[in-house]
Amino acid sequence: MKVIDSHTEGEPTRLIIEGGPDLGSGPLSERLQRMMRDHDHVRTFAVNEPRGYDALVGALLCEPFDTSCAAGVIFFNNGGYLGMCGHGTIGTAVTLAHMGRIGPGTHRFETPVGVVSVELIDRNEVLIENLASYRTQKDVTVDVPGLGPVTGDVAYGGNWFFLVQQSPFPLEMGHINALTQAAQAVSDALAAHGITGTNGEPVDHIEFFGPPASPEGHSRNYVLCSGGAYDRSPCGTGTSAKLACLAADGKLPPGQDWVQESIIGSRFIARYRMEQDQVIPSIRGRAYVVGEATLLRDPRDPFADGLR
Ligand code: PYC
Repeated sequence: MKVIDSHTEGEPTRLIIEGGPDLGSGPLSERLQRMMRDHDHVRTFAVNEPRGYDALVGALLCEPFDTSCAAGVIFFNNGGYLGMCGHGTIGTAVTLAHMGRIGPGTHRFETPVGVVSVELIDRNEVLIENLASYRTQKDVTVDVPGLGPVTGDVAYGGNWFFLVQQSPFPLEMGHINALTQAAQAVSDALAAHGITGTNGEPVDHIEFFGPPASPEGHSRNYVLCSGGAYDRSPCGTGTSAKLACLAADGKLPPGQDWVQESIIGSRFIARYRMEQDQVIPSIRGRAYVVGEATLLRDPRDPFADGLR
């Protein structure tokens, strides 16, 4: 399997460019179902140890079904599959530019949950326009063992998020273990209390917010991803969910920049436009290609498909 690795504002993406599974044709949502059912070992092979690590997000490059799209992408991580992935889309765009497959300008990428638009500003800077994002529940309070009552909003930005305004710990790397344990406890409490997205989908990403560390920032976040790793970037889909909440609360008008800092201090510049009462977020960030590799599978290896 041939892969190209990149990072987007610190968060890694591994794009599979050759040697992925044959998922047949049809919309990406159907091909995702086939991958989940018959080829999940490809996911664990590509992103789990010993070839990968917990923070790594995988992206399978596919032929798009929608012929107006430059590429199709299925995103996944150590825990399962992602609907959309903001940092992964930026990383994929920069990697496709590195390969000479796209040039500066606007392109469309197909994902299992819809089509996103991608503007390659230069070889490292990308602006994506995400799917419509929305809040479904405001000020939900859950009792979290070890933390007490925690209040947050449930919102969708391509994945489901629980957004907590008051982080239980300072948003600094010195508190990363406490933040991760607290976010995992919140995630478990949401599941235990049956708090879900629309159609019972799990709210499997948790965001804690606090004041920015830099004068240019509007907010800093910590994001727990569905596989249990924290996002090194400010999380594209999480920032989209944040914009949906700010718009619903009348705290950010359309077209105004929102600078979201991550826990490591990297940034996305976000804004939204309204289309038929829907919030359409755009996210700008930078990605860098860091490696090209061929991953090998030895059938005698007891962990040939990666550690599960
Ligand atoms: O940037 O949307 C994102 C994302 C989701 C999970 C990790 N990053």
